[in-house]
Amino acid sequence: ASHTLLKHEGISTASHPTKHLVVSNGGLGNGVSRESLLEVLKEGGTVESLLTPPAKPYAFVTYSSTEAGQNAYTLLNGRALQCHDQSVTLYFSYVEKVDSDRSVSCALPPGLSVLEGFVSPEEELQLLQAVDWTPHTADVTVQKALKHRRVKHYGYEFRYDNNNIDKDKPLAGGLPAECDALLQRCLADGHISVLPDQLTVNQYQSGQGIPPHVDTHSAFEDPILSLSLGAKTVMDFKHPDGRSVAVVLPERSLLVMKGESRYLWTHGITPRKFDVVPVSEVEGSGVMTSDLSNLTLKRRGTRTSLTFRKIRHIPCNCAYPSVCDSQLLSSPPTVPVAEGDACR
Ligand code: AKG
Repeated sequence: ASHTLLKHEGISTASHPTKHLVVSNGGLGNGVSRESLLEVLKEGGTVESLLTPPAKPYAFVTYSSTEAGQNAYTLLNGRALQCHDQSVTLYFSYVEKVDSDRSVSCALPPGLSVLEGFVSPEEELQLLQAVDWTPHTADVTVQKALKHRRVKHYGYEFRYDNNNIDKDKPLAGGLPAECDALLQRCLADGHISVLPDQLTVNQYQSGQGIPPHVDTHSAFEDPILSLSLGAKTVMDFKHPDGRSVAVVLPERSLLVMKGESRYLWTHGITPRKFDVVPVSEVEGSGVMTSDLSNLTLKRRGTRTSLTFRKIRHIPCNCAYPSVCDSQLLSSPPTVPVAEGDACR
């Protein structure tokens, strides 16, 4: 286990007892909640701090003394822990210190904002009811059950085979009238300067997600809006240089992806049943806290998102030519520019 920790995670373990231990298999990324881990850890002695890095299969615990650390090791190493619907075996190793730099990035990608409470609970209900999932024969909307979620398109169909839209084939009916008020608010508040003409509704059951992608530059203008309804989720943003930011999207919040966050960073939702969220939940939106002692798991509910986009009619000339299909011409892009579902 020590070898694996060093090789894959850069964690060097100590061969002598200390007050700090790394708990392999005891991490949020392994489906272990902070609360259940803490309950077990307390059997070993007084816990000074517990760090639960997001998406990692391990946690770090610091006891009040080396004796307590040693006691915990003897008592708890190899302990089976039942968490949600699985059993995991906890393995402990001593470490010299807990590196508090093992944190997630705190800054939102440039151009990204999350507007909490953008719609009221009443509007949320109305919008959810406006989406009629019964199959239609008329071609006013297009809906599909994808491998990872179900989708419905208004205004124009988004084609997952070429990650684009047929600009000369608008769907009859346009966007649902129930969206008018919130779109007018977006205009009035300056989040958009023209009304969107394409809407994709995604519905994710717990455990479903969407692969990381950049919305095709040549297909849509800037910005892109996404309204979260029914349940919160965590959306992962990734920069081509490897930086990664996990952003909590609470129910009824509006995500505005503009500029760099729209053109350069991929966005996606990892399919999982639980999300790593701040313990208190009061933080609500924004970037996952860098305080790793304050994260836990929360079961995902069914989330319906409304993604509003404006069709682009002239080639994109953004400031990110390396990922811009309009500017790349025939050479392939260096990051996924797709909805990510083309090969499903
Ligand atoms: C898409 O449909 O391309 C999305 O990225 C959906 C995002 C969301 O669910 O908020």
